[in-house]
Amino acid sequence: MLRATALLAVLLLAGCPTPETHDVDLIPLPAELAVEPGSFELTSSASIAVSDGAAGVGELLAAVLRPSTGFELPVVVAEAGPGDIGLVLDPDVGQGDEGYLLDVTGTGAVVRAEAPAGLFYGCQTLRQLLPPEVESSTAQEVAWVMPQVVVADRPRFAWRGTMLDVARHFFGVDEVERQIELAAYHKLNRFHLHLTDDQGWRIEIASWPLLTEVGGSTEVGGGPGGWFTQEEYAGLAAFAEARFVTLVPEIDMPGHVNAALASYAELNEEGEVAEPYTGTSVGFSSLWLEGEATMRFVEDVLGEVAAMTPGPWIHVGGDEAFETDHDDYAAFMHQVRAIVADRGKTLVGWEEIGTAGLELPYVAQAWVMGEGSEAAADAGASMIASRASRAYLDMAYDGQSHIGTIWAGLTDTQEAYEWDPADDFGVDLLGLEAPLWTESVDSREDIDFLVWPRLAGHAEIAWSPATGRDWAGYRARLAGHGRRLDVLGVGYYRSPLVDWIW
Ligand code: TNX
Repeated sequence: MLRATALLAVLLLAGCPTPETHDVDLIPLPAELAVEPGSFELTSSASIAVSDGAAGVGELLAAVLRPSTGFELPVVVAEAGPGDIGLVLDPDVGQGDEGYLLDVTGTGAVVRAEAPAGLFYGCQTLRQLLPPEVESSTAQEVAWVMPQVVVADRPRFAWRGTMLDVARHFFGVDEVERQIELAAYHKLNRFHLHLTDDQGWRIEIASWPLLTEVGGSTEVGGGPGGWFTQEEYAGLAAFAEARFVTLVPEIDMPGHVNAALASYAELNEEGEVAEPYTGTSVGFSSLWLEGEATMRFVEDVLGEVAAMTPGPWIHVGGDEAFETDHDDYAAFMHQVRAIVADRGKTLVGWEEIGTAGLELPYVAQAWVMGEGSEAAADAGASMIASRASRAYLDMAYDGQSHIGTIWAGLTDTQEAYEWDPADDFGVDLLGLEAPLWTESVDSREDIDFLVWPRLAGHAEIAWSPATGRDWAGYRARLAGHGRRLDVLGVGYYRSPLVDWIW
């Protein structure tokens, strides 16, 4: 496998002509990449020529390229001719469901893949081979030149995720769509929405309307809160699916439920609604597990959420249930697993569910790597790595960070990147996920600051082979990648560890 930077250095030393392009700064780094002398210029006469079944991905690519280039770029079902971009579905590509081959020659660029997801990922690579201005929403006077490359690429992990906590502070459809789009651009394929917590309930449940009416009206710090209607949620799921991202909804239980307890008296042992909560403590609330209404509530909520979720997973939290007796917790989780399975879904939970001795299959998301994650791994559960000290996007970068927390330590860009979850865990992993908890986050600027650039690093860890990447190479590529994030309007943290191109 050839690394782009290394090859460029070789070309320079050998006195070969360097491509008349910017440096190749792909993130995530492809599994196999060869940069060759020469370049291809996209011009106004180009088409996006697609094979049958590839028009959807072609339109997504056109929607990026048209505004910035000002070119027409019709998407046509045809063989790619000279000057075109070709997107070809081909069962013999041999790179798996999400992999692709990309060839940029002097006369065109062609992506081949076995499935549309692979074509989509090839298109994300192609975007990053063009000048950063390609991400602009207005026409730019730029020569749309890309270096000649040969790429063969496929992901390392099946689960490449991020999470947004919309419960501590609410973020609406536009904000969530924007983060989904950015995640997909970095070849992530799971978007976990933490929909409920002590401070807010964010998803409409038709059979329990006070959950949003009352529980949706609060957030950390006393702001107005908010929630998604079922229609909005379905729209988000479809938006994600169109970009090959699966939405994973989380309804956290039996702890982290104060917003529900504040909405319905019958979920409380005291028989009275709880006080709404807008602070940032954890672990103080629990459903009343003996209550007559409680299992009906759980069935109704999970039933509605399963019905509006196209993806195969339902995340049921299960973390920090400090107010629930352990045997009761385990018995409750068994019931919850059965409800989720009856609805045709697979249960995901934070690592604590490993202590409940659940029947397989289930997915455990490890964050502190305590006895729960050990028990889950020993039992053969599918494991997602989210070690807080590496993957939690709400950790402050350094002593200067104006938001974020520090309970798992400071996590600058390098610390987040120099992590191999497989080494860390020593077991086979389904993949990794980087969550953003939002106790200290209440604007787009705050999200951008904590998520980027760290999530670009997690995307590379999740996608690229462990052997082909290191901080020195990543750091150099990230400087160029930062210009792309600038044009995309992402207000990322300019870590002093990186020589950003201002
Ligand atoms: C722990 S991680 C939590 C969250 C907090 C987060 C803050 C996990 C499963 N629970 O409730 O928001 O720490 O970093």
